[in-house]
Amino acid sequence: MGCRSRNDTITAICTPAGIGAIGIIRVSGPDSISIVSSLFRSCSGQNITQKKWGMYSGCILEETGKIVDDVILLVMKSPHSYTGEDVVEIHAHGNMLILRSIIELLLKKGARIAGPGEFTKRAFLNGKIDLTQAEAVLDQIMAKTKKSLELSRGMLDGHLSKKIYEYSNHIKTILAWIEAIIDFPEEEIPKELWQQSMSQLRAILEDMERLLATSEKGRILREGVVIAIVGKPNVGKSSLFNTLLQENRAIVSPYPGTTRDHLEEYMSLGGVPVRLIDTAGLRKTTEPIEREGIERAWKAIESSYLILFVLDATNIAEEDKKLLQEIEERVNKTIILVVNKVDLNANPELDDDLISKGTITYTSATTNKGILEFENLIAKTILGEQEISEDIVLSHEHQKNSLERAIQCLDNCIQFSELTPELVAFELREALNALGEITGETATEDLLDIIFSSFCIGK
Ligand SMILES: Nc1nc2c(ncn2[C@@H]2O[C@H](COP(=O)(O)OP(=O)(O)OP(=O)(O)O)[C@@H](O)[C@H]2O)c(=O)[nH]1
Ligand SMILES: [Mg+2]
Repeated sequence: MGCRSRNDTITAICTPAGIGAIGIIRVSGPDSISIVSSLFRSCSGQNITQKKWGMYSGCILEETGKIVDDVILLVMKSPHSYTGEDVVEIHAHGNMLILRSIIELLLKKGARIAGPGEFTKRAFLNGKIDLTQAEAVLDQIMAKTKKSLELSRGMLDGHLSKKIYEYSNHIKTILAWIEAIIDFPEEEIPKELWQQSMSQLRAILEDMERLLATSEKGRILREGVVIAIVGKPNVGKSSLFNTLLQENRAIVSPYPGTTRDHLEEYMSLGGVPVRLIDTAGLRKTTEPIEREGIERAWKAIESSYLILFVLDATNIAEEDKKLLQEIEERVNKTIILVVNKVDLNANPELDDDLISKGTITYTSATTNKGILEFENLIAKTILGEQEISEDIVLSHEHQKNSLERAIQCLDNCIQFSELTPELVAFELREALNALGEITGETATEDLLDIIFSSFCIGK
């Protein structure tokens, strides 16, 4: 995308490809109203260029006068639109052939196809929203669970940027004082005032560290995690997979080695978006298809965030320990030991060696005993004990990196008490710069391109 030029007019289909009752095309830029006006015939003969805001029904015509489709137009003049520019939304019938024909006509009249996220990028560049809000727009669209949706809603409402502006304003006040000291070097620096400023910086730093601590949970809630169900054959992995999904998805049978190719499904566990993988039972085998399945199971183990290691309560054996040992040797992942089939044996014996390998939970995929506790344990293991109740969470990697840099700068000021006022001022300016990358004020064109290129076209 790379261009900051906002003098041209962009267009894109905003609704998903496929069949729908309506399909929406957005046009934004200085010529949007005149371009659409030249293709549009209003039912009532109204001119769409007149009013600041309006809704018009009519049709889009080819140059020959042939009707392409009946449409409704939403016209929003700058700055009262999503992008802050003149915007026209064309609501046509949701057929891609119709929508593409309209796009072709718009291109002929001088519009160009928008890049990924370009409408939102323009909204940001025109000061309608800051960078955290622009990113929240994408998060809103992509959110897979209610919890992730709540978090992105908070960010869209500006909660994160408000917090960052609070930090910046605080730092700016201290910086102004330090700059005054630099301007009048002959005056002696009052010791208490200096200490007061440093303790204010310490308070900001501690608050920043609390915010930074939310970044892992924020990332998990936004991106989700991979969870692999593994263990010996026949212990009930596929049965637990089906129970968690509440769907008869995987084949279950009394014959060991039932699952070959691994299966995966998306679900929400305690508000966390999860990709759950059922794998082939791990054992030594010469059978080529089963061996391939076991290879894939190991790949699932490697790519997972959390491993659910299933044991059969009626048959806990040395083999389970050996497998756990092998998993530990190959990967360093959190493991939950799921002792399944407790309906057949309510008091299975576990030796200390096994107990030490992970948190233990007891289930029956047949009677559903312990399933709720099992689900809660998974959520707690991923998110930690504390529920995320606060709506201010860092969820993007670059936000985390910038905040870490700002923290480092403040830490330098506090740690090195012998720093000259000039060096403290330098660190504070660096901290402000890093914080500005989160809200977008100091974000470079490269960073903006990376952020907006992950958007879909039309947003
Ligand atoms: N009684 C009882 N039987 C269970 C339970 N969970 C699974 N089973 C039975 O155990 C057998 C194996 O279950 P699966 O879910 O296919 O086991 P698996 O671990 O996926 O087996 P593989 O795919 O062969 O590795 C089936 O007959 C299930 O009905 C349980 O909690 N209680
Ligand atoms: Mg199975």
